[in-house]
Amino acid sequence: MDRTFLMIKPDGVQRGLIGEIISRFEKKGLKMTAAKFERIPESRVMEHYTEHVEKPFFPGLKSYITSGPCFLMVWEGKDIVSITRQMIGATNPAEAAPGTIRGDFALEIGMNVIHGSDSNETAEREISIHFSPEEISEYERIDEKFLYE
Ligand code: IDP
Ligand code: MG
Repeated sequence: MDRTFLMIKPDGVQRGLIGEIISRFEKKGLKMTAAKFERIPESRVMEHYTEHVEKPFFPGLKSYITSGPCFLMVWEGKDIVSITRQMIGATNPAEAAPGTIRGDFALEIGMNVIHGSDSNETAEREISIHFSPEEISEYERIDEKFLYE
């Protein structure tokens, strides 16, 4: 089964959106297999955003992500990377469609509420940065036979 790494950023936590966001993924039929509430150390933020460390916005991004606790998760489901990226919406909330998380709950690119991996390879890389294998729980949801043909 496909996996992804999803993270509610400090603005989403502070604004009380954890429950609302998890609820959307749960209702879709996706399965959470790991979660933790954590203020991420700078070194792991650098590793996570390695493709962006040289960008002009990186100092702001780093202080935003380390400004408070995040809610980090691993989720599982068929085609989960593309499904969750669509549910999250465009990087810039001003361009994110209504009905998406960023389209419904955010206004600016520097405060866009949630992170989601952008490919299966990125997902595996990000999961291994933030979670050890023992922190991930494999199980069956009782509704799986009505979610998958
Ligand atoms: P993504 O989160 O939709 O995958 P990326 O391009 O990978 O978008 O950028 C990672 C994160 O960096 C964004 O979610 C956003 O928080 C931040 N970011 C990206 N571009 C900008 C920018 O131009 N200004 C401020 N922050 C940015
Ligand atoms: Mg990205």
